[in-house]
Amino acid sequence: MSHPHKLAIWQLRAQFAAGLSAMYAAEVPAYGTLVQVSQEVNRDYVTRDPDAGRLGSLQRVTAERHGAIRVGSPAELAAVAELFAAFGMLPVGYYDLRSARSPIPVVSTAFRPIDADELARNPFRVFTSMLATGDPRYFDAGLRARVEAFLAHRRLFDPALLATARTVAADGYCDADAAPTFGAAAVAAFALSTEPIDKAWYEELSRVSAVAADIAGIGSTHINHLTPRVLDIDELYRRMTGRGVRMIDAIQGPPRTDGPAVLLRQTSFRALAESRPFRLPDGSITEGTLRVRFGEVEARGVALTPRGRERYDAAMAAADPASVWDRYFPSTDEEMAADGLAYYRGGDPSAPIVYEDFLPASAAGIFRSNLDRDTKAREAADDSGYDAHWLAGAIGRDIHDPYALYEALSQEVPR
Ligand code: OOG
Ligand code: NI
Repeated sequence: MSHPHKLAIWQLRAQFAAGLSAMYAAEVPAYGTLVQVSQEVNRDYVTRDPDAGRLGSLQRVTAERHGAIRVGSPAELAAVAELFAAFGMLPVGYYDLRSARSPIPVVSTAFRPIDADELARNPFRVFTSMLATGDPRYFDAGLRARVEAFLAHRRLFDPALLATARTVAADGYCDADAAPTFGAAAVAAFALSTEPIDKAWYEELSRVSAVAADIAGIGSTHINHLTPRVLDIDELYRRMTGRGVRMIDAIQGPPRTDGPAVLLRQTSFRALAESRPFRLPDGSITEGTLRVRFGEVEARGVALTPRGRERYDAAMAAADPASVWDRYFPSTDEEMAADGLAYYRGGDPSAPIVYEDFLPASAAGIFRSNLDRDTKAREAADDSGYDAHWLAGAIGRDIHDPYALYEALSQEVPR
């Protein structure tokens, strides 16, 4: 692996994440500010708290990002899976955002590394959503057919890129000579396209759902946000607000508490509109704007067991979760471990296992807060058959169960 002519998968993944980050900072300037403020918050936190590394080294946290993309069909999701496999990113978890309080017409998974070493080296993950064209509440038969025809005619990735990805995944490394070209092509596949957008089609889809337009109204996919990780999200929120960046009203996920941080807390802001060409019915081109991208930041805590997750869901059902939190969760890692509420390496309360996944309610909230209006649903029975099993079959890959992964990590002895 230290062979000079070979790049390990994790190195390739780290370069991919860094490449996307550089591209996104150039495209969305507020993201650059967010990364800078996050790094300041993390540095300050580490000087203040001697235990700051308990949920990951500063090195890991500084490089840590997640991104999000949206695709239109099982075939496109399968292609994404093929590409990401070259970076050691495998599908984990199933999220059905159609059942959120403010439903979003997608089903999702997250591509990420799964082994402890790989996560420690670079945990880059991409939340990946697929348009629910098979759900008649959002798409009647006519529109569904037209969306599917549109999607069948576009190509998200160059076949040569996917061929290289297959080779890299099979070999378990990348030739150092080939890595820069491969990495750059993978990054470029997620740039916001400058191709003219069919205005009438985009607007027709927008009337159903802004997400449908973002996914199937254009000829390619794009990173719609990249998220750095912070060790103190409340402080980050204050500093960004102080710089005049208007954040969404709340931090999503668990409240701030005195006890161990659990799961995932996130907040976001809307990016500015980006100017893009639109094609009118008469074939002429006009400048318009797209406001589809945003910035997000997150803080991660310990992964909860199914029992802990039940408690979490119960606490979050309260009008003010912070005020009832201590009825559901103890205030120390020792008690969390003893009560079987959270995962610890080798059961050692000083070695919490960080939550590597997402939360459906937060994800739907993040989606919703960056859209101008709700999705329009019709009265119809959902006969789409979408579930985790369906999705795995549709892309021809296992979708890993996050709990099984945490359980396996908890059996490992801490180092
Ligand atoms: C994905 C939103 C979900 C998160 O952090 O929960 C997400 C999207 O907007 O496509 O990224
Ligand atoms: Ni996100």
